[in-house]
Amino acid sequence: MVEISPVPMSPGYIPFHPNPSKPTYRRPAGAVDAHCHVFGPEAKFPYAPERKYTPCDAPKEKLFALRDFLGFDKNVIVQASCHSKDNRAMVDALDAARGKAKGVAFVGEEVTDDELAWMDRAGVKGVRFNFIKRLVDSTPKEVMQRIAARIAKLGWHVVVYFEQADLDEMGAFLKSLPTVLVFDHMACPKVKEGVDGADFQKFLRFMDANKNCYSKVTCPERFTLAGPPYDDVVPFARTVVERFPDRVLWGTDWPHPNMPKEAPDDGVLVDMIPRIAPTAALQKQLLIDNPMRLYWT
Ligand code: 0GY
Repeated sequence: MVEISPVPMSPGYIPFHPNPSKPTYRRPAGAVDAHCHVFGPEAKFPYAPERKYTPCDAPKEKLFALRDFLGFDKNVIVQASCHSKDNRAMVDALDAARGKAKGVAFVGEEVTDDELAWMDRAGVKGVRFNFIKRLVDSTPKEVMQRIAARIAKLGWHVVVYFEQADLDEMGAFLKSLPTVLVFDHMACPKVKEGVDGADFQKFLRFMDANKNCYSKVTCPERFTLAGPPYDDVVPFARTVVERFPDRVLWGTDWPHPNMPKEAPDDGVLVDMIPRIAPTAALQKQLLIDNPMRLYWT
Protein backbone atom coordinates (compact mmCIF):
# COMPACT_ATOMS: atom_id res chain seq x y z
CA MET A 1 0.00 0.00 0.00
CA VAL A 2 1.25 3.49 -0.81
CA GLU A 3 1.71 5.65 2.25
CA ILE A 4 0.40 9.18 1.82
CA SER A 5 2.57 11.47 3.87
CA PRO A 6 0.67 14.26 5.61
CA VAL A 7 1.37 17.77 4.39
CA PRO A 8 3.38 19.63 7.05
CA MET A 9 1.84 22.71 8.65
CA SER A 10 3.30 26.07 7.69
CA PRO A 11 6.39 26.91 9.76
CA GLY A 12 5.32 28.47 13.05
CA TYR A 13 1.64 27.59 12.57
CA ILE A 14 -0.02 27.35 15.98
CA PRO A 15 -2.68 24.62 16.35
CA PHE A 16 -5.97 25.34 18.12
CA HIS A 17 -6.07 25.25 21.94
CA PRO A 18 -5.90 21.60 23.02
CA ASN A 19 -7.86 22.03 26.22
CA PRO A 20 -10.12 25.09 26.38
CA SER A 21 -11.66 26.07 29.68
CA LYS A 22 -15.35 25.62 30.45
CA PRO A 23 -16.97 29.06 30.14
CA THR A 24 -18.65 30.45 33.21
CA TYR A 25 -21.05 32.51 31.05
CA ARG A 26 -24.33 30.62 30.60
CA ARG A 27 -25.42 31.32 27.04
CA PRO A 28 -29.14 31.21 26.19
CA ALA A 29 -30.39 27.90 24.79
CA GLY A 30 -30.10 27.77 21.00
CA ALA A 31 -26.97 29.94 20.71
CA VAL A 32 -25.13 30.05 17.36
CA ASP A 33 -21.37 30.20 16.82
CA ALA A 34 -21.60 32.16 13.57
CA HIS A 35 -17.96 32.12 12.50
CA CYS A 36 -15.85 28.99 12.50
CA HIS A 37 -14.09 26.76 9.99
CA VAL A 38 -13.28 23.13 9.26
CA PHE A 39 -9.83 22.24 7.92
CA GLY A 40 -9.45 18.88 6.21
CA PRO A 41 -8.71 16.28 7.26
CA GLU A 42 -6.08 16.69 4.60
CA ALA A 43 -6.11 12.98 3.72
CA LYS A 44 -9.77 13.26 2.68
CA PHE A 45 -10.09 16.93 1.76
CA PRO A 46 -6.67 18.13 0.57
CA TYR A 47 -5.74 21.79 1.01
CA ALA A 48 -5.79 23.92 -2.12
CA PRO A 49 -2.56 24.16 -4.12
CA GLU A 50 -2.88 27.97 -4.21
CA ARG A 51 -3.28 28.32 -0.42
CA LYS A 52 -1.13 30.81 1.51
CA TYR A 53 -0.81 28.65 4.62
CA THR A 54 -1.16 25.03 5.63
CA PRO A 55 -3.07 24.65 8.91
CA CYS A 56 -3.33 21.67 11.20
CA ASP A 57 -6.35 19.50 10.45
CA ALA A 58 -9.45 20.72 12.28
CA PRO A 59 -12.15 18.27 11.24
CA LYS A 60 -15.89 18.51 11.77
CA GLU A 61 -15.94 16.04 14.68
CA LYS A 62 -13.66 18.35 16.69
CA LEU A 63 -15.79 21.38 15.80
CA PHE A 64 -18.99 19.68 16.90
CA ALA A 65 -17.35 18.50 20.14
CA LEU A 66 -16.27 22.07 20.88
CA ARG A 67 -19.78 23.35 20.09
CA ASP A 68 -21.23 20.97 22.67
CA PHE A 69 -18.48 21.65 25.22
CA LEU A 70 -19.02 25.43 25.02
CA GLY A 71 -22.79 24.98 25.31
CA PHE A 72 -23.66 26.19 21.84
CA ASP A 73 -26.34 24.74 19.63
CA LYS A 74 -25.37 25.57 16.04
CA ASN A 75 -22.49 26.65 13.81
CA VAL A 76 -22.00 28.78 10.73
CA ILE A 77 -19.01 27.26 8.93
CA VAL A 78 -17.14 29.73 6.76
CA GLN A 79 -14.97 28.48 3.91
CA ALA A 80 -11.34 29.34 4.70
CA SER A 81 -8.74 30.31 2.15
CA CYS A 82 -6.64 27.18 2.71
CA HIS A 83 -9.39 25.21 0.93
CA SER A 84 -9.93 27.98 -1.63
CA LYS A 85 -12.81 27.13 -4.00
CA ASP A 86 -13.04 23.47 -3.03
CA ASN A 87 -16.00 23.62 -0.66
CA ARG A 88 -16.29 19.86 -0.08
CA ALA A 89 -14.96 19.78 3.50
CA MET A 90 -17.39 22.54 4.51
CA VAL A 91 -20.36 20.90 2.75
CA ASP A 92 -19.45 17.53 4.25
CA ALA A 93 -19.58 19.16 7.70
CA LEU A 94 -22.98 20.71 6.93
CA ASP A 95 -24.33 17.31 5.90
CA ALA A 96 -23.00 15.70 9.07
CA ALA A 97 -24.43 18.45 11.29
CA ARG A 98 -28.00 17.48 10.38
CA GLY A 99 -29.43 20.98 10.34
CA LYS A 100 -27.22 22.33 13.11
CA ALA A 101 -24.82 24.07 10.75
CA LYS A 102 -25.08 26.43 7.80
CA GLY A 103 -22.28 27.47 5.50
CA VAL A 104 -20.58 30.30 3.66
CA ALA A 105 -18.73 29.25 0.48
CA PHE A 106 -15.87 30.62 -1.55
CA VAL A 107 -16.54 30.44 -5.27
CA GLY A 108 -15.17 31.73 -8.54
CA GLU A 109 -17.11 32.85 -11.54
CA GLU A 110 -16.69 29.43 -13.09
CA VAL A 111 -18.94 27.88 -10.43
CA THR A 112 -21.86 26.20 -12.17
CA ASP A 113 -25.52 26.61 -11.32
CA ASP A 114 -25.56 22.91 -10.41
CA GLU A 115 -22.74 23.44 -7.92
CA LEU A 116 -24.55 26.41 -6.40
CA ALA A 117 -27.72 24.30 -6.14
CA TRP A 118 -25.75 21.50 -4.45
CA MET A 119 -24.39 23.93 -1.88
CA ASP A 120 -27.80 25.54 -1.43
CA ARG A 121 -29.36 22.15 -0.63
CA ALA A 122 -26.59 21.49 1.90
CA GLY A 123 -27.33 24.73 3.75
CA VAL A 124 -24.93 27.25 2.27
CA LYS A 125 -26.35 30.75 2.70
CA GLY A 126 -23.61 33.01 1.44
CA VAL A 127 -20.30 33.52 -0.33
CA ARG A 128 -17.21 35.11 1.12
CA PHE A 129 -15.25 37.87 -0.61
CA ASN A 130 -11.80 38.01 0.93
CA PHE A 131 -9.67 41.15 0.54
CA ILE A 132 -6.93 40.18 3.00
CA LYS A 133 -3.81 40.13 0.86
CA ARG A 134 -1.86 37.70 3.04
CA LEU A 135 -4.67 35.14 2.53
CA VAL A 136 -5.73 35.38 -1.11
CA ASP A 137 -4.78 36.70 -4.52
CA SER A 138 -7.19 39.41 -5.52
CA THR A 139 -10.34 38.74 -7.52
CA PRO A 140 -11.47 41.61 -9.76
CA LYS A 141 -14.41 43.48 -8.25
CA GLU A 142 -16.44 43.08 -11.47
CA VAL A 143 -16.14 39.33 -11.06
CA MET A 144 -17.36 39.61 -7.48
CA GLN A 145 -20.29 41.75 -8.62
CA ARG A 146 -21.29 39.11 -11.16
CA ILE A 147 -21.03 36.37 -8.52
CA ALA A 148 -23.12 38.47 -6.13
CA ALA A 149 -25.84 38.92 -8.76
CA ARG A 150 -26.04 35.15 -9.20
CA ILE A 151 -26.12 34.21 -5.53
CA ALA A 152 -28.63 36.96 -4.76
CA LYS A 153 -31.15 34.92 -6.73
CA LEU A 154 -30.69 32.09 -4.23
CA GLY A 155 -31.39 34.44 -1.35
CA TRP A 156 -27.77 34.18 -0.21
CA HIS A 157 -25.69 37.04 1.20
CA VAL A 158 -22.06 38.16 0.94
CA VAL A 159 -19.53 37.92 3.76
CA VAL A 160 -16.73 40.44 3.31
CA TYR A 161 -13.34 40.09 4.98
CA PHE A 162 -11.58 43.43 4.65
CA GLU A 163 -9.88 46.11 6.72
CA GLN A 164 -11.51 49.36 7.87
CA ALA A 165 -8.53 51.29 6.55
CA ASP A 166 -9.64 50.30 3.02
CA LEU A 167 -13.20 51.56 3.44
CA ASP A 168 -12.72 54.70 1.31
CA GLU A 169 -11.55 52.62 -1.59
CA MET A 170 -14.12 49.85 -0.96
CA GLY A 171 -17.22 51.90 -0.19
CA ALA A 172 -18.66 52.23 -3.70
CA PHE A 173 -18.09 48.55 -4.39
CA LEU A 174 -19.76 47.48 -1.14
CA LYS A 175 -22.75 49.70 -1.90
CA SER A 176 -23.04 48.16 -5.37
CA LEU A 177 -23.66 44.66 -4.00
CA PRO A 178 -27.34 43.65 -4.09
CA THR A 179 -27.45 41.48 -0.96
CA VAL A 180 -27.08 41.66 2.79
CA LEU A 181 -23.38 42.14 3.63
CA VAL A 182 -21.74 40.61 6.69
CA PHE A 183 -18.38 42.05 7.69
CA ASP A 184 -15.91 39.68 9.28
CA HIS A 185 -14.37 40.72 12.59
CA MET A 186 -15.62 44.34 12.68
CA ALA A 187 -13.41 44.84 9.61
CA CYS A 188 -10.26 44.56 11.73
CA PRO A 189 -10.17 47.50 14.17
CA LYS A 190 -6.85 49.00 15.18
CA VAL A 191 -7.00 48.82 18.94
CA LYS A 192 -4.19 51.27 19.54
CA GLU A 193 -6.26 54.02 17.88
CA GLY A 194 -9.12 53.56 20.35
CA VAL A 195 -12.84 53.63 19.61
CA ASP A 196 -12.56 57.29 18.64
CA GLY A 197 -10.03 56.45 15.93
CA ALA A 198 -10.88 57.68 12.44
CA ASP A 199 -11.14 54.28 10.78
CA PHE A 200 -13.40 52.74 13.43
CA GLN A 201 -15.65 55.81 13.39
CA LYS A 202 -15.83 55.63 9.60
CA PHE A 203 -16.80 51.97 9.86
CA LEU A 204 -19.59 52.83 12.31
CA ARG A 205 -20.88 55.55 9.99
CA PHE A 206 -20.87 53.10 7.09
CA MET A 207 -22.90 50.62 9.16
CA ASP A 208 -25.27 53.45 10.11
CA ALA A 209 -25.80 54.53 6.53
CA ASN A 210 -26.14 51.04 5.04
CA LYS A 211 -28.82 49.08 6.81
CA ASN A 212 -28.11 45.92 4.80
CA CYS A 213 -24.77 45.52 6.64
CA TYR A 214 -24.07 43.22 9.57
CA SER A 215 -20.84 42.95 11.56
CA LYS A 216 -19.34 39.97 13.29
CA VAL A 217 -17.99 41.01 16.68
CA THR A 218 -15.35 38.32 16.53
CA CYS A 219 -11.62 37.77 16.86
CA PRO A 220 -10.54 39.90 19.83
CA GLU A 221 -7.47 37.66 19.85
CA ARG A 222 -6.44 39.03 16.44
CA PHE A 223 -6.63 42.70 17.45
CA THR A 224 -5.70 42.80 21.12
CA LEU A 225 -2.52 44.40 22.32
CA ALA A 226 -3.14 43.42 25.94
CA GLY A 227 -3.83 39.70 25.39
CA PRO A 228 -6.51 37.63 27.14
CA PRO A 229 -9.10 38.34 28.45
CA TYR A 230 -9.04 41.01 25.71
CA ASP A 231 -10.15 44.00 27.80
CA ASP A 232 -8.82 46.34 25.14
CA VAL A 233 -11.14 44.94 22.44
CA VAL A 234 -14.28 45.02 24.62
CA PRO A 235 -15.08 48.71 23.93
CA PHE A 236 -14.97 48.14 20.16
CA ALA A 237 -17.23 45.10 20.17
CA ARG A 238 -19.58 46.60 22.77
CA THR A 239 -19.94 49.79 20.73
CA VAL A 240 -20.91 47.79 17.64
CA VAL A 241 -23.35 45.58 19.59
CA GLU A 242 -25.06 48.48 21.35
CA ARG A 243 -25.31 50.60 18.22
CA PHE A 244 -26.46 47.85 15.85
CA PRO A 245 -28.08 45.25 18.10
CA ASP A 246 -30.10 43.69 15.29
CA ARG A 247 -27.11 43.47 12.91
CA VAL A 248 -24.36 41.74 14.89
CA LEU A 249 -23.15 38.15 15.00
CA TRP A 250 -20.77 36.37 17.34
CA GLY A 251 -18.42 33.46 16.67
CA THR A 252 -15.35 31.69 17.98
CA ASP A 253 -13.28 31.71 14.75
CA TRP A 254 -12.18 28.20 15.75
CA PRO A 255 -9.66 26.76 14.80
CA HIS A 256 -8.07 30.22 14.75
CA PRO A 257 -5.74 30.09 11.74
CA ASN A 258 -2.55 32.11 11.62
CA MET A 259 -2.32 33.22 15.22
CA PRO A 260 1.09 34.82 15.72
CA LYS A 261 1.73 34.04 19.41
CA GLU A 262 -0.79 31.68 20.97
CA ALA A 263 -4.06 29.91 20.31
CA PRO A 264 -6.93 31.52 22.19
CA ASP A 265 -8.79 29.60 24.88
CA ASP A 266 -12.29 29.29 23.42
CA GLY A 267 -13.81 29.35 26.91
CA VAL A 268 -12.25 32.78 27.51
CA LEU A 269 -13.70 33.98 24.21
CA VAL A 270 -17.19 32.85 25.28
CA ASP A 271 -16.77 34.56 28.64
CA MET A 272 -16.30 37.84 26.79
CA ILE A 273 -19.89 37.76 25.53
CA PRO A 274 -21.60 39.37 28.56
CA ARG A 275 -18.99 42.13 28.51
CA ILE A 276 -19.74 43.07 24.91
CA ALA A 277 -23.49 42.39 25.14
CA PRO A 278 -24.31 43.34 28.72
CA THR A 279 -28.04 42.52 28.82
CA ALA A 280 -29.96 39.30 28.27
CA ALA A 281 -31.88 41.02 25.46
CA LEU A 282 -28.67 41.96 23.61
CA GLN A 283 -27.27 38.48 24.11
CA LYS A 284 -30.41 36.94 22.62
CA GLN A 285 -30.14 39.16 19.55
CA LEU A 286 -26.42 38.49 19.15
CA LEU A 287 -26.46 34.74 19.66
CA ILE A 288 -29.91 33.68 18.46
CA ASP A 289 -32.20 36.18 16.70
CA ASN A 290 -29.69 37.67 14.25
CA PRO A 291 -27.96 34.44 13.14
CA MET A 292 -31.29 32.59 12.93
CA ARG A 293 -32.72 35.33 10.71
CA LEU A 294 -29.71 35.26 8.37
CA TYR A 295 -29.01 31.53 8.26
CA TRP A 296 -32.08 29.52 9.31
CA THR A 297 -34.96 31.28 7.60
C1 0GY B 1 -10.44 33.95 9.89
C2 0GY B 1 -9.16 34.49 9.71
C3 0GY B 1 -8.15 34.14 8.95
C4 0GY B 1 -8.12 33.19 7.92
C5 0GY B 1 -9.09 32.94 7.07
O1 0GY B 1 -9.89 32.27 5.03
C6 0GY B 1 -8.96 32.18 5.84
O2 0GY B 1 -7.96 31.50 5.65
O3 0GY B 1 -10.29 33.42 7.29
C7 0GY B 1 -6.97 34.95 9.16
O4 0GY B 1 -5.85 34.41 9.10
O5 0GY B 1 -7.12 36.17 9.42
O6 0GY B 1 -11.38 34.69 9.92
O7 0GY B 1 -10.62 32.79 10.08
